[in-house]
Amino acid sequence: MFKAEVPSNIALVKYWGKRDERLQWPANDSLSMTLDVARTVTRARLVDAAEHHLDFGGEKAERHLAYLAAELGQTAKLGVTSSNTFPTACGIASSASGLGALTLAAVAAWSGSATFAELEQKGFSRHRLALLAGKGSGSASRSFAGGYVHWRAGASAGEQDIRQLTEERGRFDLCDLIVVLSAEPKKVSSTEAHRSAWSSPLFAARLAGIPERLQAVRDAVLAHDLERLGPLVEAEALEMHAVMLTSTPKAEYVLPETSRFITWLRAERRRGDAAAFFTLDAGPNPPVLCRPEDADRLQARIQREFPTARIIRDRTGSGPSLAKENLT
Ligand code: 2P0
Repeated sequence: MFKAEVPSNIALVKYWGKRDERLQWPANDSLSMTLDVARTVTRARLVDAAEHHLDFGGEKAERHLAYLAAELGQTAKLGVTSSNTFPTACGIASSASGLGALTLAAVAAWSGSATFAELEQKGFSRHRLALLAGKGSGSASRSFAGGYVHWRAGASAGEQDIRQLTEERGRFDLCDLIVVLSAEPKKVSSTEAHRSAWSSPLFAARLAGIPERLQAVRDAVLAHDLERLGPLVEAEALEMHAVMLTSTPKAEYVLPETSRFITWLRAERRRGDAAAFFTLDAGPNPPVLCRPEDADRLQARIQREFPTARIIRDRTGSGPSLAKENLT
């Protein structure tokens, strides 16, 4: 039995829109922070059966396993079980960790690899695993390293590159407080919304501005400068939502409560009380980035102002892990 644990990640520069959906080639570079607590744990083993057996639903997972088998020429069937360490529909990208863990567990089981070193020897570098996972869900490709990860779109789908930012100056540890304002499942899937991004009149301008913003975000991360990073991350999240709202069909993810939260957080900041900055994914629940030493106080303040919100605390993580377990 091979046990893969893959964390989710939060994008600081977003992946939004695809140049080629079949090839999962993104419209732009993105850059994310790997999370720690929010993970998917997936176990896989070879089984004598006519079909794969997954204990979790999801057409995306079924399709991805079929893709991996075909791509890697594997005919052995797998028994797969999976669980998340976080509630679904809470605003944490479960497809990033889920498709990532499925990829890692399946490749480990097929190749009989219990460690990343063994996988590498068999031709499965982390980079290759990240690209394979990205075929299932684009954001999963950024979950194969810890710290901060830059996914370069490249000049063609085959030239995509996924790399950890250097950590030679020590890791920039941040807290991520995910403020769950609504746990309603989203009405428009992100795969559908990616597709309509091109119809937004704002999209071309967004793509033109990405290289400059990406460079600035990269520099701020490498300088461990939250005050410089925060405004860039907020502008990026709002820009992505402006594209979503002006696409046809539109994808409207923010709620009135999300806007109230943003206004409140900015007022707190103006008072000088919190070095804390929001981002948003394809949903209404803002993740808030702050320094670890400020997290307790900030969480208490958010909870007081938004008493019905559930707050999930995460932080910068170290990336995936793999182990072999004996069947009992
Ligand atoms: C991201 N998101 O960069 C962006 C920001 C959501 C908002 O990637 O179609 O589930 O499976 O490749 O990865 C969500 O999209 O889309 C996403 P698919 P995915 O994290």
